[in-house]
Amino acid sequence: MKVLVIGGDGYCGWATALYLSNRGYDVGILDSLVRRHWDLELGVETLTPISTIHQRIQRWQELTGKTIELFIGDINNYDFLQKSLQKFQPQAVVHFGEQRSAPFSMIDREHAVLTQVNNVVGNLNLLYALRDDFPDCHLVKLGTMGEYGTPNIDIEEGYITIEHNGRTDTLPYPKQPGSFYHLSKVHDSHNIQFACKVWGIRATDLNQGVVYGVLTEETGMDELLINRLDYDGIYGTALNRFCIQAAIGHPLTVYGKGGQTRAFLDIRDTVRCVELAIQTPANPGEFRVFNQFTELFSINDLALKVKQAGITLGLDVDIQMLANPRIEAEDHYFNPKNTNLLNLGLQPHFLSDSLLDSLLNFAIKYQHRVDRSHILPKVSWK
Ligand code: NAD
Ligand code: USQ
Repeated sequence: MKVLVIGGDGYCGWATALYLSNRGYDVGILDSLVRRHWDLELGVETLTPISTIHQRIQRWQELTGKTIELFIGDINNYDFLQKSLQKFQPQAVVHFGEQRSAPFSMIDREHAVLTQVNNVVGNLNLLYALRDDFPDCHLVKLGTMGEYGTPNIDIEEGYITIEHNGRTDTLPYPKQPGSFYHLSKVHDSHNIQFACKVWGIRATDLNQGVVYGVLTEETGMDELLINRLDYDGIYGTALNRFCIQAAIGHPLTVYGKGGQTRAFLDIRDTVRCVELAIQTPANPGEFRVFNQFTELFSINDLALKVKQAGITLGLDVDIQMLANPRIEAEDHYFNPKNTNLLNLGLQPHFLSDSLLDSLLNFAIKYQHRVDRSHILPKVSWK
């Protein structure tokens, strides 16, 4: 099967492209490389030294004999997008190619607008390109668990059946996102659902939790294939940041009370979930939603786990409660369902098995690359 991975130079996309290529899919990568540009603008860098996309793909070919076709350009440029799709002829498109940081989207008006234009327009262009030239191609779109927010009832997978004034209907699950980034994902979901309804497009929205870990079988094969590991206050996610903080002896930065609970998954499960979605495509006109995560943790749970793991490595780890730069519930109910992917055969990896090998050991190995000036949060929601 021919699979185009949009955003294939990024964290999830790179691991997914190699995983699918290794399993015999004919993979193309489309990426504007804008994430590398944003890193340069912000003055931040992944902890792990990543090579250029050309070096990465060349090394992959040398090691495995498998080729990956590369399309460098922006999906906001419709002409480029259309021509790339026509050249590659995908049967499935996996769309990771968005601005994915909540703090980035909250820096100021420009960054909020940039995030929403980049994400919403890019996704809408893709929907039109599929309608016009590839109506049977399956769109696998990366959404986020943060679209739901933290409601005081159980979170279903995309839809909820509601009885109201004696009548019953199954409706899209209510969305209460917590940043202009998370809002862009909600707008995408609505656009995709509408396109499925009116044009008969087949789509799967993967509402993914926070992804952690550096290692997949493929990215671990060679130093030139290494994946990124962000730790700065804009692109670093809590767990990755805590591991790097532990490695350099910085207190772990828990925001607010630390009762914020989120859904998590290992990068090795991200790549498998995408494959499961591709193997059993949505029907024409179907807008399918999967909640893509394996475990739930509060931020306090994470900090304690990293502290505990640090102790086994002889690290002295402190936990520091910082004033929360975000506006979010710090103590709340959170019970999302995740049965769809498990029913398709997902066999989860668990954090307890990955924390050392896929995170702390990398944090320790590359600690000399840490820029301490990027550890504390600088972006406020207010
Ligand atoms: P990333 O920033 O590492 O990768 C995104 C890639 O998309 C980058 O290489 C970037 O250059 C490319 N890109 C962005 N806009 C583009 C455009 N207009 N045209 C072409 N390429 C473009 O992000 P990631 O962590 O790999 O996340 C990938 C996707 O998964 C995002 O949509 C994100 O919202 C979603 N997601 C990520 C996580 C996570 O924890 N990392 C969790 C849930 C959902
Ligand atoms: N947090 C801390 N300390 C830190 C960093 C974050 O306590 O040093 C807290 C935040 O306040 C928040 C929680 O950790 O309550 C999660 O923040 P995060 O930065 O780890 O993750 P988030 O902003 O939610 O975004 C990440 C990805 C995004 C993806 C999302 C999945 O960057 O692309 O969509 O996870 S989810 O959280 O399920 O929406």
